Amino acid sequence: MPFQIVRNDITRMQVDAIVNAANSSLLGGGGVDGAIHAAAGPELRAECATLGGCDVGEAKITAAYRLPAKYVIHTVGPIWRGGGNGERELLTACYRNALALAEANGCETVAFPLISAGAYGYPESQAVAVAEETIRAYLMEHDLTVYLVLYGPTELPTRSRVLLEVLRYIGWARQAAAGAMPAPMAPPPAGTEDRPRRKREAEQAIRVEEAAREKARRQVYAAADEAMATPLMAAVEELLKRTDEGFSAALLRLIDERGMTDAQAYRRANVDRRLFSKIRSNPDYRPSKSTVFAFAVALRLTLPETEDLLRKAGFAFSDASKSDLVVKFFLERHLWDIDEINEVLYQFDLPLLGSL
Ligand code: AR6
Repeated sequence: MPFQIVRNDITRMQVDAIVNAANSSLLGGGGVDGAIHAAAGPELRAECATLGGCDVGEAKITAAYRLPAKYVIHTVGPIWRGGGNGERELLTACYRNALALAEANGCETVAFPLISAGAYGYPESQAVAVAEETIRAYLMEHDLTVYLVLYGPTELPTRSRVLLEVLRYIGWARQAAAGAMPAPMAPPPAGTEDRPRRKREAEQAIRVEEAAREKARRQVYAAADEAMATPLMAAVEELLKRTDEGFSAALLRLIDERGMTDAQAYRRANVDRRLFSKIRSNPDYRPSKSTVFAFAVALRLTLPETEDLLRKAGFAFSDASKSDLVVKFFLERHLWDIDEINEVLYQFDLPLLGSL
């Protein structure tokens, strides 16, 4: 998957390059810098000593010696001085320059720690936001796989305020599956009841669902009108063609219908270019369920359209699967934001959308 947030010790990452949050001397220090030098061995410091240091926001590359990676890219993050001293621009430059240097050296997989978020004092949630935004923007133009490696108790500050709603939704679906009378939404915790707001939200959710249903209905009517207007045999042939259509053909058709390029579609879906070429060249390609979901979000499919695409890949939504419920929650509400969905999946410790 082109971008993934993982929890790990960066010295254990098996990637082409790991990035080090160094200081401008490049001669080692504490935190992740200390861990990388300790794991790479003294040869790393010896090579670093030949580089003449590094400015804030810049990046330099060395071999990785005893680390499982091939290279270490050293970058120097800004020291947080309240946020009004160009910290954000400098931190953005760290990620961009490190990525460009990795690519210039033929790297395909890169792992970053949360630069500046330790000794240099950058507020953690803002550091994550800068890292995510900069890496994602870069990946819209380049084919790399990038990991953001969080360490220790770092809490991923989700931008998603829907997490609570997803939890309620899952609870509700579980209750419904167990045969209990489904309450559309769990009651708010005691003392926080806000009936007018909840009523508005419920009404809004109903409106959204009705609009989606109406749209699906219109599509069916339009298809029927079209079929009536065409000679019978042609209509039957077209129908048969659609029924025979496999996942690969359906996906390519949907991309065309939406006027997207292939690259836009697979990048938005957080799907690797190589995987996409496999799908493109093999009419019988069987994707994973999460790949189907990723494309459903990238192509902004409605729930019925997603169900159709899933069927073509041999799958169906299951209310017994938490991942399915999370995706369904977003698709039902037309919230086609893969990052937001992945953040919620991450919070639940579920595999993210997209595929390696
Ligand atoms: N793997 C992944 N992340 C880690 C690891 C690890 N093994 N160890 C720490 N982190 P910091 P900075 C996280 O202080 O703020 C050094 O002394 C850590 O939890 O390492 O850029 C340098 O020499 C935090 O989220 O780097 C500089 O003088 C993040 O890595 C100075 O610190 C960055 O924390 C640089 O400060």
